[in-house]
Amino acid sequence: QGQEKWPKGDEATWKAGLRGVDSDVPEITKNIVHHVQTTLARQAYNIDDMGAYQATALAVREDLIVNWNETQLTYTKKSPKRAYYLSLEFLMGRTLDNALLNLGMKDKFSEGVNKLGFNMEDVLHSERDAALGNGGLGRLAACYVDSSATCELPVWGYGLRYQYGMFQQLIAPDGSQLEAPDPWLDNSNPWEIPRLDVTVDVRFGGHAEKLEGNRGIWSGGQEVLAIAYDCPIPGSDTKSTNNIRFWSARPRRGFDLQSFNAGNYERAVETSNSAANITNVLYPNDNHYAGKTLRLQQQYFWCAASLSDIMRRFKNTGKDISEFPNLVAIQLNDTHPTLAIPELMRILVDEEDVEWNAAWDIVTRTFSYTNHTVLPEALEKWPVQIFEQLLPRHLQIIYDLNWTFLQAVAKKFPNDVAKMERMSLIEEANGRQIRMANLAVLGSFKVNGVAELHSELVRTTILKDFVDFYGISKFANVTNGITPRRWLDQCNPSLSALITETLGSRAWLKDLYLLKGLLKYEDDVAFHKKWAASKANNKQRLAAYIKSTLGVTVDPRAMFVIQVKRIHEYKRQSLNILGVIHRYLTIKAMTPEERAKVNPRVVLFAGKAAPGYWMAKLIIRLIVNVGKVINSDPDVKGVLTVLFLPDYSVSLAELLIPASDISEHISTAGTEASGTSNMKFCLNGGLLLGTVDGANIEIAEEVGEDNVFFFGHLTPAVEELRYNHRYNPIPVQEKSPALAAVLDNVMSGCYGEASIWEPFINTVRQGDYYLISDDFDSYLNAQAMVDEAYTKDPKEWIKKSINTTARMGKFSSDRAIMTYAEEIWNIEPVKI
Ligand code: 6GP
Repeated sequence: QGQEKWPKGDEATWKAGLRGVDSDVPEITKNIVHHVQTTLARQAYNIDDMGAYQATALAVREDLIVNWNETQLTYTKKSPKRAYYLSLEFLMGRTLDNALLNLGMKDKFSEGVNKLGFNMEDVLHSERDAALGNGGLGRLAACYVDSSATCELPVWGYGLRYQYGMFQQLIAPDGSQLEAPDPWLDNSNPWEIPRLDVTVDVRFGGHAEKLEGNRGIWSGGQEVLAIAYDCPIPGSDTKSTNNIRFWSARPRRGFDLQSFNAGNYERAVETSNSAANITNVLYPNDNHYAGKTLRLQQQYFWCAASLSDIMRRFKNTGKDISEFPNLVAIQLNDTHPTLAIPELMRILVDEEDVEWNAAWDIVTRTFSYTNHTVLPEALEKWPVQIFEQLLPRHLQIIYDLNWTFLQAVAKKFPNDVAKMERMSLIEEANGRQIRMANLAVLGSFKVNGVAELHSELVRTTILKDFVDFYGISKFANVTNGITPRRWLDQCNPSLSALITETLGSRAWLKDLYLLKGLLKYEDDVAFHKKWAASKANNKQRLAAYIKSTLGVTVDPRAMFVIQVKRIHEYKRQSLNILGVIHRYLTIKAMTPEERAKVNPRVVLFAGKAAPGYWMAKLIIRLIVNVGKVINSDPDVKGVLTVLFLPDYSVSLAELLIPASDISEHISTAGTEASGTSNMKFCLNGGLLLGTVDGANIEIAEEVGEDNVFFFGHLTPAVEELRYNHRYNPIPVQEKSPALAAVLDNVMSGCYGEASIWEPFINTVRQGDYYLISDDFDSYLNAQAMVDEAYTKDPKEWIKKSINTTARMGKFSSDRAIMTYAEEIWNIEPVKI
């Protein structure tokens, strides 16, 4: 990128100033002290854990930057084809521990930090999570950048630098969720490099004029400045260090001078404020479209800045514009970045003077699109009216594309007006709206789902018309993956050490199929003992956290059952809590002798509800209140504990996942596209209780069906069940007396007034869209099998746990990212 001839001035002087990465402990401590003294302007006697964290992070950051620079220089010199991952969310979590492990410097830094009088664990915990994402989609993006660096692939991420990340969740005394802002940048962020010299002007509004040959001119309106912040992403055990470029919005001019001169000071300042607002806050919806104008502004701001940056880098290669798709692949992470398609058309046609059809050819060889959900409420559709105001030129381009497209559809399917209406980029009903998924499919050469079942549902339901039109080969599957560096090595040091000791090297961290080597020890008594000790240790660690945050004592010898994820009706935390109530009532009805034989359980929930998702918030409230009653009932003391852990985050996940005996992934069949926490739990030797949905299916294929606990109706049955709920409803009492008793119990007022829960209970009694009543008995049955397996033969349970971990090789995000690289992007690794 504008690489100058190097070096300027005296080469030896330059070289003498350069530093490498291989520091020894004395150098490390020297560097940390240097940052304490000068960067932080503090002194040895007034430095706390937070200060020690900041100074350590600054020292590590320097190593990352050295590798980052070398990586970028190599890319510039070799000019390979590159891929760009456009994602509105990157749910990174903490960075320090991960960076140290990937650099292979954790031991040395721990020793250094120790010498300075600090404990590495405390230092690591001083870091605040970077929570620039909601859930699965955002965390997947974070795993993928880790894997692309580790696999030495030339991939950059592009995102937005939100001032406020995911809100902080508080639980009110009555059990309700409260939201507090997350000003995560307040303590300054050592992991970003401000690039005040890398800026892009982004236009909004104004007017668009059409010229001949589909060309246009867009002028007027308001310009907003995008400023780049780079975040280095180190690969594991390689110099390869990739980048996420996050854009931040600034007003183009400090003030609107005209208004200022006209004496309208307030309006002038307002303009500048509204521009900076664009990157203020992450929208807190998961799997849900909300249709806010500011969100569309975010999307365009980010797409325009990223494409301009990509185009600038491409032009530096000196290649002809027709070569663009040979050097650039752009992955759309869901439909959020779909505007990049008309934006690239605009750049090519209006600015680069490329003929319309040639431009469309370039565009459709550049983009590919990943769908992350088939839920209708998540489908993005933007009102045409908002486009007219904000993006008039893009609206013209979309109309022109649609015109040609619909002609082709009409030709292929003559007289099928309904099909044309469904496939059009414009929905004519409900006011006119632009269908972003249709546009994403039109502009991409490959469309993929995120697990086998999901990709099949994409092909046969929401995008069926497009499969008929384009043929099947445009539609693929790439099953999601997770990075084993964060989700085993970092979060579960005791298990990681045991695996390394057993397999004789750390190679499994970059070739996860090597875990199969553990199967040799599936019956080895000594190995079992160590395996169980690691799990016990992780459960103790979690119990200590629960004690210190909630003041509740849980017994680490009990079975830990965990469900942690966004709160959503389709994910059915409701089914879990209703099952818990059933268990509670069952135990209450027992004699003390019978109770003594019950398998003790600690049931843990965590997850955030979108602030505007009323029903999800009600479900949290129910969980908290049921927990209060159960946890204070002496009849079930030591046998059943139910807790909702507030403020779920990546860091809390790192603590919870290694401690699970069983985790629940119990979405209504056909609703969870993949799920990725299911993979994390299984990789850490926790068994899975779930529905035949998403990636649960592929996990069972790998680990063996006898090592998972499946229940519930299958996807093909769902439609008919829902139809029957509407037109031939059977009362809950008949379908599942057990569930009916639980619902009556909730309505009896023992967890708070019936009127509070009534809206939720009604969704189960009437309509029951998520099939709680259809799956309830089967769910209870699966829970009984879990109890039996856990209590009957502990050896057998440990063997299942070992088998589960050992057979999770497929779910490394390295496999997933290499599939994208080879089968979609056509890019190759670059050695640094
Ligand atoms: C999620 C899906 O719900 C989840 O099943 C999947 O594992 C994850 O994406 C990664 O592919 N979808 C979202 O988070 C979302 O907002 C629009 O989709």
